[in-house]
Amino acid sequence: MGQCLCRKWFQRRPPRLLMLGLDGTGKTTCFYRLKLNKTVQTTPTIGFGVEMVTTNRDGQSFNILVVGSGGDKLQRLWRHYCYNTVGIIYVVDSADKERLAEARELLFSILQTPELSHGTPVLVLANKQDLEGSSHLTKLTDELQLHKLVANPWHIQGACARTGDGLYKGLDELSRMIREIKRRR
Ligand SMILES: Nc1nc2c(ncn2[C@@H]2O[C@H](COP(=O)(O)OP(=O)(O)OP(=O)(O)O)[C@@H](O)[C@H]2O)c(=O)[nH]1
Ligand SMILES: [Mg+2]
Repeated sequence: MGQCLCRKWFQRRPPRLLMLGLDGTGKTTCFYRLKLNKTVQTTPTIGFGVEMVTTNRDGQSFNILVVGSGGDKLQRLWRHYCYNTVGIIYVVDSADKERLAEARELLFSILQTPELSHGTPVLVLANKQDLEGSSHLTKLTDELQLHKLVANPWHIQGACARTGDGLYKGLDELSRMIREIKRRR
């Protein structure tokens, strides 16, 4: 009975998008941009934390859960939020070339998580495109080996969380991929 009520409650909530990524990539900046439409000076999110903001794309509401990275072990805790998750927003620092391999490993490990529905669409938000020396999308696509993501529809979008450039465009594309999957099922 309790479980049944809980499920019904969840079903009435807008579907979830999980925002994840390595530390310092700009997740909290994205959160405030979406929530307040302004740039907020952030400090690193300490420990495991989840912040939620609701967005509406083309008549569909989504709850975006921004998951704080909070180090290695804590990164695994995000799995508990997979229920009702229909899309992943994976934030990458386009200017941090040294951590691209690490970013790739984290992305692939996230997508292999059993709690996440098979074939969940992924928006790779190539953030910090405003920084000099930031990598182009083609290079990021290669370095992150996105073409290996055969089970998951994906899209890479250049963005600047500080100004909001590309953020909504990326979300629209993610929303489109989610609709497409729903239509096919
Ligand atoms: N130039 C530039 N800086 C950005 C951008 N987005 C975020 N930053 C900066 O990058 C730093 C880290 O941003 P956060 O939003 O705190 O990153 P985070 O992913 O939440 O980091 P953790 O909480 O440590 O996981 C901050 O100094 C931001 O101001 C961007 O698009 N361009
Ligand atoms: Mg943060």
